[in-house]
Amino acid sequence: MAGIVPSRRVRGTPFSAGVEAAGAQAYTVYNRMLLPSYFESYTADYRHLKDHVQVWDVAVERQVSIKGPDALKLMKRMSPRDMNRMAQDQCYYVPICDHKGGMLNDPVALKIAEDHYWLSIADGDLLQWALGLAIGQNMDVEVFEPDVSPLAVQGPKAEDLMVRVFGEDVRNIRFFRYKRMLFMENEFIVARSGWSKQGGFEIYVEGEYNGMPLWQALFAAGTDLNVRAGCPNLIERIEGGLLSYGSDMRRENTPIEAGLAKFCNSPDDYIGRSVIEAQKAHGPNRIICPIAIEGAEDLPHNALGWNVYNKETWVGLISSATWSPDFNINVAIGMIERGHWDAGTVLQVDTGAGMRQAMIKEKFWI
Ligand code: THG
Repeated sequence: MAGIVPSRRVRGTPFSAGVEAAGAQAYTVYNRMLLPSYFESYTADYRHLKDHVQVWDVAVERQVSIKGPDALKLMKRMSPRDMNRMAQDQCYYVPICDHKGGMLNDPVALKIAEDHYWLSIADGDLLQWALGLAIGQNMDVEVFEPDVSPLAVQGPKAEDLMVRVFGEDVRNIRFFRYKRMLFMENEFIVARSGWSKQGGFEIYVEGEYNGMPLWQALFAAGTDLNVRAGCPNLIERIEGGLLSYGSDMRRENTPIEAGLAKFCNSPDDYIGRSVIEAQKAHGPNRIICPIAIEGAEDLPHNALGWNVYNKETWVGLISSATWSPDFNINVAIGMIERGHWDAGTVLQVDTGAGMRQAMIKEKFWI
């Protein structure tokens, strides 16, 4: 396939110079910015991520800043997740829904101050939803995109690398908590989070001009740790069941269908509440499942959305699938209809290049 042309409309990031120099071989577009897809290959990147440490340009995870006296009120209207006990150093994974419970995004929320939150968004125009609600309901908040670009450090050696750049206190950051850490006179929010199951951190780099100096400092400090540029890895994230909004679930799905019921516990009157509560009580009509697809490591790499059948009956769609070197099977994420999602159920998948037998698994692989 041909390349992608960057422009003011399809922006690079503060780290793009580093990403290019490190040899990114393919990009996708996410929030109208470039997101690398792989460097050496999906499999080589995957092996390296599980064995060493990688630095990821995830500036595409744009921040929607909600600041002002009504910040918590707006967060509570938008969030199916209970915001009442969120601490000031905490991150929450929060599905955001429309009035029918349809998912609009699945950001990570950060509580910056009592009257200030960031939503670190997935691919979609969540700023316009937040701004529309704020204006429509006369809330006293500012809604804007600050000059903040997340850089993720992921892998088993992530903590050792981070300590060298930010100091020993990095070790005290708990999962989905953050601390403000100094880098060359700048204080950045550093959270223990990231879109892999290998452990690691996300640095919310404030000020575009700070991007490359931090990128270079991480690489200079990590030579003996075999640090490399990486990016969210297709294989590892399917093994880990990390969902990609727009691929695995969309506005046509509720968070209950997306398997995110545990993040829908708000006692407050949020948008979508009645549908979500009803689905929690009666069960959804379909749900995201881990699925193993049999056969060789030669699944087509086309846009997914493969139909799934139980004998003659259509029972759902596969939204993401790839070969897993560690589990020696094709790992997949699918949305499966009620009555067909029990672990052990045998299904048939139409890959567009032939039918494959598949099975619903009890849980994701990692
Ligand atoms: N980090 C930040 N922003 C993001 C993402 C991120 N924005 C876009 C996208 N990723 C949002 N989606 C997710 C999906 C899953 C997780 C985070 C963001 C995630 N889930 C953990 C899991 O499933 O194991 C744990 C969630 C929890 O227990 O709270 O990390 O990655 N900044």
